[in-house]
Amino acid sequence: MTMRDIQKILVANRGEIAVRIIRTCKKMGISTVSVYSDADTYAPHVSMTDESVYIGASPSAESYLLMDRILEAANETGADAIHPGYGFLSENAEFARRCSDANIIFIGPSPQAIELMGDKMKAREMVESLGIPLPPGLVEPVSEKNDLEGIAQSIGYPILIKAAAGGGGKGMRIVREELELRAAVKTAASEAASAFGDSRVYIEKYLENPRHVEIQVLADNHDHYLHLYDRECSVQRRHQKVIEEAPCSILTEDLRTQMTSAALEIAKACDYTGVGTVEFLVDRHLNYYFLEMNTRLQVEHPVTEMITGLDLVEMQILVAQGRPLTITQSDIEMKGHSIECRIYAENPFEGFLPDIGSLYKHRIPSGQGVRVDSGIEEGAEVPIYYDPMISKLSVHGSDREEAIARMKVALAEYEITGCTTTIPFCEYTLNHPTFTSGKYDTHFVSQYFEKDLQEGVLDTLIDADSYDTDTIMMASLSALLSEQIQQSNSSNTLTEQQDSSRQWWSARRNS
Ligand code: MV4
Repeated sequence: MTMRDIQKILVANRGEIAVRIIRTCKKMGISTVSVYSDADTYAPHVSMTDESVYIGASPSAESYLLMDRILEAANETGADAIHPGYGFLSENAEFARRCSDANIIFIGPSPQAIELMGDKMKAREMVESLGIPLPPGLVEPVSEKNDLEGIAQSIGYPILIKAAAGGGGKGMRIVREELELRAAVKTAASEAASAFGDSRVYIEKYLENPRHVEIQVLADNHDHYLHLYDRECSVQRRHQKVIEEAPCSILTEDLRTQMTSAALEIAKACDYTGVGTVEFLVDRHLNYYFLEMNTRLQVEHPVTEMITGLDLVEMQILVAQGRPLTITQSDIEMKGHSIECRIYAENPFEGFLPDIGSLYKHRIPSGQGVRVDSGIEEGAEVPIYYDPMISKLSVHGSDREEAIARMKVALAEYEITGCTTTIPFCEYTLNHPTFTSGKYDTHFVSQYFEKDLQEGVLDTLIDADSYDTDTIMMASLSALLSEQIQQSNSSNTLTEQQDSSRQWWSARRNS
């Protein structure tokens, strides 16, 4: 591996993540080039950068997704590296390859690693060969010609049909009975074909009420593999995370050791470099199952930064320069607890539909242990062309209780007028007994928030000019009345589920 110091980085992204990356570049004395579309002419990532290049019209397909234009911009400005951020071209193996062909450092893993992990079926096959648990199911594509009924029967209903080229919940379909099976495979395959240009779908056992827990990994080109602990990301709607925390409050020390070891094994098996995330599902018996690996810097990386004190973008840049990591696993301490709330321009009371508008007023909270990553300025419009996230509000506390308390203060301090935001939803959640107890799963939003909304419990919140703490508390408490807290008499040892998963995989290997 050749070492090559980076002098200038082109940031191939926009919004808060572009701002976030530029900040670290400045800290490291690296100059920056921003690219921007029509809609972003006056965006913060353009005003704070050293140089900027206009790359096209507002729609992503005419600007931030144009590989040619972005590579051209890098050449014009003499940038020696490109940071893709998240989304857009960040997990595009072809783009990573074209960067290295143009002698530009792609700040991310190798094209091979991106490609392998981008094929969710190949990734499953690899992880299965390592003996790491994953949901029972196939590692090869299914078609209507297969003995679908037989396969589904052997896995056991409910099953889940997933697209090989999918990920992040895109193109998933739950099938609860044989009657729905064939039609579901057919539609899933044709949807996958039009969405990804790849019709391959596979079948997995559908795990009910799982928690979404992920492990942050970091690797250099010198065979050093480190983990930066875990994040809990179960508060989601439409497969989009809204609230994340680090660490995950239900992991035992033993389970954390198992899951971080599994994540590192997976990273090693694909010669991973840079930062990456291995996603797992954890069931109520604390069994864990590999889901997929994300080969990018994630939106929720601040919670990991807050508990480890590390700058993940700096780590990415150092590794991309070919430097060996100077920290070792024992240097990475897990300190306190961190929570992130994503503030979206969306109406939580109308199915989280994006709410177009402007940030007529945008007054962000501050104080000890409070961090706001924002890419939109007061007075600006929230562009309709991109993800409607306004900012990420993250807090750190000495423990989970303090982090929750700090987040409630910060959310109350946050003032946005001009558009509807997810702030009241976040306040609802932070006050909800199921959340504060730490015993929540991926169905939190539909099980509690959507249900309370339907039953009129949240009427006092809707259209309220401001949300005072008492109103939120009342709503969350009345939520408690209608709720049956599911008793999960869970044991932390090997359980029936894990046994049946193991049996399934060993039967497969023997046949
Ligand atoms: C699953 C699952 C249950 N069983 N796979 C969603 C995002 C993508 N990374 C994979 N996801 C899931 N895969 C199996 N075999 C549950 C999810 C899931 C989920 C499913 C329904 C509603 C909300 C969810 C939130 C997170 C994960």
